Amino acid sequence: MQDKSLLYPCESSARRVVSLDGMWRFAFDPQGQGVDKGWTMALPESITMPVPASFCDFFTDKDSREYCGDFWYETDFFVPGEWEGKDIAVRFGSVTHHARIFVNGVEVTAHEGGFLPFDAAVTDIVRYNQHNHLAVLANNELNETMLPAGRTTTLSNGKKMAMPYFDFYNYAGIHRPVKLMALPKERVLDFSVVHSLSGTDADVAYTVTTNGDHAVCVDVYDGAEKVAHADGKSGTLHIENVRLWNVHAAYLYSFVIRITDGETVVDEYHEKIGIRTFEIKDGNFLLNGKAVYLRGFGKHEDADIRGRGLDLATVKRDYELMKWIGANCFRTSHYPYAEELYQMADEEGFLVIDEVPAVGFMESTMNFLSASQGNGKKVGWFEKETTPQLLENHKAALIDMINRDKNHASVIAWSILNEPQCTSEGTEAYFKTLFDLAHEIDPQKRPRTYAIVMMSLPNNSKGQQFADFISLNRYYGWYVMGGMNIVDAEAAFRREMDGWSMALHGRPMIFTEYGADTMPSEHKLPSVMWSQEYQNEYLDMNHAVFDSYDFVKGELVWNFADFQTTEGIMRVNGNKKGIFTRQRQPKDAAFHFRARWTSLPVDYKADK
Ligand code: GCB
Repeated sequence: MQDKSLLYPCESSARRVVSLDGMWRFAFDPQGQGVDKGWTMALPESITMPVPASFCDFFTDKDSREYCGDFWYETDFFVPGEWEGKDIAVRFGSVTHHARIFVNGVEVTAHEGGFLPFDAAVTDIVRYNQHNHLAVLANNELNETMLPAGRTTTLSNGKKMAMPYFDFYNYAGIHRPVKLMALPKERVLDFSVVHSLSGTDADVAYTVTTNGDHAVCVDVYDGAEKVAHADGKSGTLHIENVRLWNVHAAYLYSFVIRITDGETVVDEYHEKIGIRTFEIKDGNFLLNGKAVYLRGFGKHEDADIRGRGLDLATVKRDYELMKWIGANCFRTSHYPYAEELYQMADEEGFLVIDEVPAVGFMESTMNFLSASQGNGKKVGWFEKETTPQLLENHKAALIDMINRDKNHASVIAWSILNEPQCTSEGTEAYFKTLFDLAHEIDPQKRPRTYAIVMMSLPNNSKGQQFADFISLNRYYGWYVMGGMNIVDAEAAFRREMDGWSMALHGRPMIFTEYGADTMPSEHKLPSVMWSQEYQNEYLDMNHAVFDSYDFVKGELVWNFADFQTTEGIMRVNGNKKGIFTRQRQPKDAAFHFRARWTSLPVDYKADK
């Protein structure tokens, strides 16, 4: 099967999908000897390991939890005889960070990047009506051509250690569902939709890509009722009296794409799609033509025990908390999340800023901290020997993210980098390539942005002119002038905002990060930093600043919940800026946000 497709697996009259999730077998391979020793066929010694999950937090010894290098997963899968004649593929939602896939001992594919899906075509290798062997050789080392960026060091005991240039734990493993698929030889590979509204009706311009020449048609159903039909690989679906998708009021239609040969259905693909428009106009975000003020979070895929592995129970709890607190938006900091999260956002009416894993692009040892304080070494990140390879990897991840997520009503914007070092000469060329690419491949031409680090100001940020809206990560009152100094922090913050007001040229600004580490155990009157009282004072100051600048059209606090990071003197068993604990219980600040976000009008500052 040569034809790449990022479509989410679906069952239909022409397609079969079987989950391979469950308890697999697992082994570390610190010497990188597995391939030579035949581990592709069977692991000589293995332990059990659940899929999907990060392997790290199951272990009770530190060497295993912190393991860095090659590691193996294996399982068996059965291929039904009635699938003969179909194309067979194994689909991984994600494997972090590098993966080589072997079926019955034969290498079927390899994939770079830990946050996007890929298929392994296995039609010519599988044995029908029998069990087949599936092995995954993965690796979690970091380097500077990767997304996310970091490096790998070797300790004096010979063990490798990952050195992330980013502030989240380098969780690794098979993080998302694994599915076995039987697909028709001639099939739908991709499709896209672009919505436009006229009065009470909608026109959905669509394009379908297939690997054959048979006829294509698209039907749209509202429940059981067919509301639109069109023939051809591209065309327009007209929906009368359309029920639009909206914030907290989602509505999804069922799209069914068929390839037919006379009366025979060759392929059939289903997807639920919300119809809405989204654009920036006169400094506002317009959803279906109406202004919306963004409120919500930067998040992580992170939870106790399973690490970054998809856990639908955690996903459900997170959405319930986001509804309770009055949020309407989140950023998938700092990588594309599991597809199931975007499906939930579509169902629940949340707005998503989708971020590619371009994080850690900073030339300094403790990158994100030292750079944000102005201590970063002044070497340009985008003029390094590694830059050309990094750009290729960045382009590949951006293309896959946009192709994967382009039909979600919830996805309103692309975040192309988080906190790059963007003051050196190479920045503009690097940025331009990626911002242009995003525009070229997204049929809906969603707005593009990147999260701008502290000390990157309008006069020294070389990439900011490419952003359709400005996204700031700011920590005035935490990393900069915290505690008693918060008065000065506010004054400095306002000075910076005055500077931005001259550089926006009509573009809206949002905050993609602001926050203060807070221990849920600490209370103190009067406040000290790290106490729950200080978190609220910090938020009051920040919100007062946001409220006094009309061009601020959104606030995504850092972070939804406490999350795991590498150990270090700046982190107390993880980053504690959560509004909820890692166990998803509220800190005092959660009530603060609930009061604010449930009372701010949906279109706050729209007429300003
Ligand atoms: C940032 C980073 C984020 C960190 C956060 C912090 O600027 O984008 O990944 O976790 O600051 O808490 O320091």
